[in-house]
Amino acid sequence: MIFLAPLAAACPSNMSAPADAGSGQGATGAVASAGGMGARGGAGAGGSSGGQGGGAGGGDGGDAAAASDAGGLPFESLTVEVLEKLPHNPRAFTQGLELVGGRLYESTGLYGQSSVREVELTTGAVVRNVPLASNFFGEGLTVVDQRVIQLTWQEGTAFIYDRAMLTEQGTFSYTGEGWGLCYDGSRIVMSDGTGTLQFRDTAAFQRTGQVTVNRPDSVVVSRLNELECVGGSVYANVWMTDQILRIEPSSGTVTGVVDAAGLLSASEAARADVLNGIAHDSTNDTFLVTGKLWPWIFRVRFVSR
Ligand SMILES: [Ca+2]
Repeated sequence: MIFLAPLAAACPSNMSAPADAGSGQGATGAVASAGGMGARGGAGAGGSSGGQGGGAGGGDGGDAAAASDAGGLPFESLTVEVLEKLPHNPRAFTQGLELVGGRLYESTGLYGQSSVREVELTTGAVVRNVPLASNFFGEGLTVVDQRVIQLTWQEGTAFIYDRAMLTEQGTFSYTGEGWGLCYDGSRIVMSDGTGTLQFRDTAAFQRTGQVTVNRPDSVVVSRLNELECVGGSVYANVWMTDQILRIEPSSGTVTGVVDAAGLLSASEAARADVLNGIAHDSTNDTFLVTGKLWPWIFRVRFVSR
């Protein structure tokens, strides 16, 4: 989710730039306001948000955690096996990704550029595109039966669309920030930029519970972003890292840490923003992974390393 805006002009005036958006992110409350907007938004109109992105290996706090994973810790240490590269619109500031019934649904962010869309997986062609009003910043999305639900970042509004045509059907309201969303078949799981996952009902989007995500190695978890519910687990990528956590949602325990660094080439990463987007393909038990402004969606398997 969130920022790393490619255009300085996209920054709302009330967002001040932190001196160093790459640090101090552990304080979850600071994430949204610090945002990284100014620091990386200053990269200019080229769309590059700097080296924070995808394949270059991160360079933020997540790496220290990744490095410690190799030490026989009580969770699975995983990496990505790339099976296929599929085209992705490099102008899509991806905030949510989900594949249902062979149809790929994507949410994009930034004020004035946010949308919900259906995309043809094999070609990247946009089948349907519904822009959001310019005062809404699109965030995570999930499909609940015949509805698509899309969060917004700080607007407290979740949009409801019919799945077939992406026609808006109404809204839900919530408090706090909206980052990631997934549906496990009975309840909606939501991230808000902290290390906590919320649970919500599908009828009224009411909050029914929450869990604090914890790693057995005691590394503090925060900035949980795009989500994917798969087989009783919740996968979450961690903002500004190439890490994807596999979480047991009843306890919040991290059972696996995926290091997805290196998917993009150095030159691709220089033009892209962070990894953000996980969709599970149930037909072959693979995952689709992309990021903000990434030129590719990677079909991968998570494998032990
Ligand atoms: Ca997802």
